[in-house]
Amino acid sequence: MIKKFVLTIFLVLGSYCLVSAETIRLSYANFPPASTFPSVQMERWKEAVEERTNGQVRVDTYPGGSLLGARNMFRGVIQGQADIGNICMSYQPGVFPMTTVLELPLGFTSSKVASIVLWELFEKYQPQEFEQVKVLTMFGTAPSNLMTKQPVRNLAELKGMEIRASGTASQILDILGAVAVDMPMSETPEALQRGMVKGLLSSLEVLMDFNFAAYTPYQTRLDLQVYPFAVIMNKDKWNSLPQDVQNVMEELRLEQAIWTGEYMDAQVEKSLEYARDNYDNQMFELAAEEYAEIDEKLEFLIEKWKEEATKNNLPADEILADLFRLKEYYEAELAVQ
Ligand code: 3IO
Repeated sequence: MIKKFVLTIFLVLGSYCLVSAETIRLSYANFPPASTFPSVQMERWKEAVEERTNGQVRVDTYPGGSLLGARNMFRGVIQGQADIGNICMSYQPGVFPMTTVLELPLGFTSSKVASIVLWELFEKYQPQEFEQVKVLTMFGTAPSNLMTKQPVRNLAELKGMEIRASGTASQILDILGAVAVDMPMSETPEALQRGMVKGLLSSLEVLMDFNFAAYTPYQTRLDLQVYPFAVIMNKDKWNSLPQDVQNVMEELRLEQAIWTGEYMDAQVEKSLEYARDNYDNQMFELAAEEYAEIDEKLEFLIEKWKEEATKNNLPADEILADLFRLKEYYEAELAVQ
């Protein structure tokens, strides 16, 4: 009897210790608020990982810059202040010479296609720019459009207007005659409210997710560049994970990119409806000649990217050729769905 009791205690305690010793806790930092797409995809990833590892892994999420902000995310993950972090490559010009190819005005029409193409290019070329971290997934936004306090119906109305953007998008604004003000998205609500900027250039789901519809009731259709993102993990932390956990995370990489792209594309549609219904927002189109003028003015950015990429030992022409081939392939596939 006593023997059996002791044995039971031993088994209960033993299995308890075993379980708790095996529970791996990971911190995941994100810079924008919980309501925005980078943080929504973070929660989806957390749930998928916790479920598929049968609770062996627990992910503690920190949205809204509560653990690391936009400006120190990359360094913070490399140094291990967070195990996982979400970065926007546009926020550190020059640091990501390959994946910022997405920032060129190449005519992406959806976040889903941009995300798959970005992921496949990364997989194929394994660029040095991510050597210090383990990449868990990547995604790109829907193409960027202008959201402004005053109407921009033509390029003349854009002239001299302070507009918030990041990375190549800022260069694009300057080329088009606006005055680019560079800052991460997470600093944009305050800049808009204080009148430091008169608008922004980004994907349109922010009209709803940040309620920018209340501040920038005018939109101008430009369908410009895409903002590229990566979810990265501290390399030592990655190497410390058991093989089965690594497998779950590796199997999630493309799936998560597609999930995020689909989520964002749907969110853009909802956002436009929300802005119309609640704030009577208006979307302008430019005249055909002005679209042609924009294409012409921005063309040299591709050459400029190639030069930079070549300096960084990247096969620039091959990357661009792959990008166009993949983009066409997935756009055709998406169209028949
Ligand atoms: C973005 C960043 C954080 C939250 C929502 C967002 N929607 C689009 C972006 C892209 C971006 O990083 C930017 O700076 O426009």
